[in-house]
Amino acid sequence: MSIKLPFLKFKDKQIPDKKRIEQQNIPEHVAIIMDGNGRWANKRGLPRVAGHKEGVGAVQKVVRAADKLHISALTLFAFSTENWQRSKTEVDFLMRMPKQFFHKYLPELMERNVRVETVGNFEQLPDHTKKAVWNAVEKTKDNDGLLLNFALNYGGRLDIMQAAKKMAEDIKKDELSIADVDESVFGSYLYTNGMSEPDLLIRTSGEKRISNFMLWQCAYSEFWFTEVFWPDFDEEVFMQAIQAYQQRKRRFGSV
Ligand code: V0D
Repeated sequence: MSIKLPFLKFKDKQIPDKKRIEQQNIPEHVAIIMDGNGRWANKRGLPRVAGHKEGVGAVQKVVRAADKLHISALTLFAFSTENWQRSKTEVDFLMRMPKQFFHKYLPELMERNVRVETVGNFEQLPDHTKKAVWNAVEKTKDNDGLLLNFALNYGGRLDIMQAAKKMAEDIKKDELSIADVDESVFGSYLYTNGMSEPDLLIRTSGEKRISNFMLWQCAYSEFWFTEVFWPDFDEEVFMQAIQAYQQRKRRFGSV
């Protein structure tokens, strides 16, 4: 014996079919804090770096999924300004990741018309890392599909601070007047100059913090968290995040 729900019919009508969900309210810019590589490895009795290695595959999976949805920008937090505190072995290993990634996937990135960019303090990176990244940025610079943006040696406070310093220099040189400084001008001094702000920020591995990621740029972003470790992240989890985003936007839109 079931209870009659007078609004069920109406509610049913409000649930859109999957296809509609997938085509409407797609975030333009998705940012991801790729967390949990070390824990993924520990759980298997493997060294932390084994998790990082496995994580490269998840990067390409999310690139494919984002490309498929015609998302315009994907920002991945690959190395934070705090990550230098890790062991030398781990840091050295991480610094070889860009080359490994491009060795394996650059042809596919070209095929998919993906443009690679980075944000963060490039200067402090080892020469071999800079070379690998420069090469890929250069090779993909004329592509006009998905923007694949790696945050490398990035920190949100560093970003804001270096912007303030550069801006102060321009003011001192009389190239900018204080009266003209507004949010848009300030934003143009950030590493992300010219990029849209993330509509959706995803963090994997159960941590629910922003951890000095894009502090300025995430002012209005929707946050979505999952327990899934980064190496296990795939299209299915990505779609879950997109659907959660769309449902939030739908509710927002109906108010
Ligand atoms: C390890 C999980 C791709 C997170 C993904 C330098 C930690 C795999 C890159 C990459 C890392 C960076 C720049 C670039 C091209 C690729 C990467 C690092 C770590 C730290 F231009 N994966 N990846 N970079 N991991």
